[in-house]
Amino acid sequence: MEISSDLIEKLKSANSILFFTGAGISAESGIDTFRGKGGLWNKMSAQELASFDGFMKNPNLVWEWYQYRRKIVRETEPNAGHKIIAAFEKHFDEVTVVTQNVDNLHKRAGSSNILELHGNIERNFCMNCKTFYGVEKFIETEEVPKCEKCDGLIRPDVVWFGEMLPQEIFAKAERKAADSDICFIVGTSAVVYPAAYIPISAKEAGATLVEINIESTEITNQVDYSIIGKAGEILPRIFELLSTYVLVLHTLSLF
Ligand code: BJW
Ligand code: ZN
Repeated sequence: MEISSDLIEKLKSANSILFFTGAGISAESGIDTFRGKGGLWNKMSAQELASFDGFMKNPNLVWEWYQYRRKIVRETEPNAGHKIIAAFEKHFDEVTVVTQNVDNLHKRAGSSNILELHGNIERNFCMNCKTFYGVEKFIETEEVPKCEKCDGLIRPDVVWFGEMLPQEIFAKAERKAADSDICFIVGTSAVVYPAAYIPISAKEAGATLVEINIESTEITNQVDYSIIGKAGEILPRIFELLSTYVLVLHTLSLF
């Protein structure tokens, strides 16, 4: 794992950091990614399980799949990658996490500024009257529940293919990207749009792009630094290099 000293220098003078994350950051917690080796979309149909039409065709199947994934998420913990991203808040004025993940692990790891582009698996809402329901209410419910106010179908609050992303959150993510000095792209194949525009917006506004992934991706040829390796190993190493510098500064200021 090669982390250039040049990158650490850039980090030292940065104020605003943006992390754009995907399923790969949660892989080391034991949550499957969507694409690549062992990816969910290799064995399951995205059309059937992650689209409005798929849900309307077989709501119980889709509900069952989300209940299964919720159980997995509940049984997992944030890993070193999520925790170090949260710890970056100690060193920088502004740290924003723009995540495509729905697993809530950034929040559980302690990050404060999280923009969820594809929703959150821990929420549901009624498709008819838009009443929101927490995940706890239906924890043991095997068949798709109905709204207690209007009898409408209840669905997970996630963004399926062909659906709009939450517009205010996406607009805020674009603003934060444009304001960032350094944008880390962590554990995403960067093929799903419009989410994948976020690092592009950052670059267009002058940010340095740093990719951390176990393999190269669609965006690798556009980044300034590509670090091949696991997020849960690379991020702590970067943080360690940075913290050593901060410690030296602090020690010097004592004299
Ligand atoms: C590690 C690691 C470790 C592993 N350390 N790394 C053609 C061109 C452009 C766009 C389109 C197109 N055809 C259709 C579209 C649009 C479509 C799209 O982008 N499709 C592409 C796939 C082709 N987009 C949409 O439909 C979006 N909506 C939209 O466009 O609306 C338009 C509209 C306009 C007006 C009116 C109405 C609509 C919506 C996209 C929603 C995506 N939803 C999902 C499911 C969410 C819910 C759920 O979880 O169930 O979001 S799909 C899935 O993909 C999920 C993810 O957030 C998203 C991105 O995946 P991610 O995170 O990148 O994961 P992977 O698996 O792809 O990659 C993991 C990476 O980690 C890999 O690179 C590994 O190497 C790496 N890794 N272990 C570091 N330890
Ligand atoms: Zn309702």
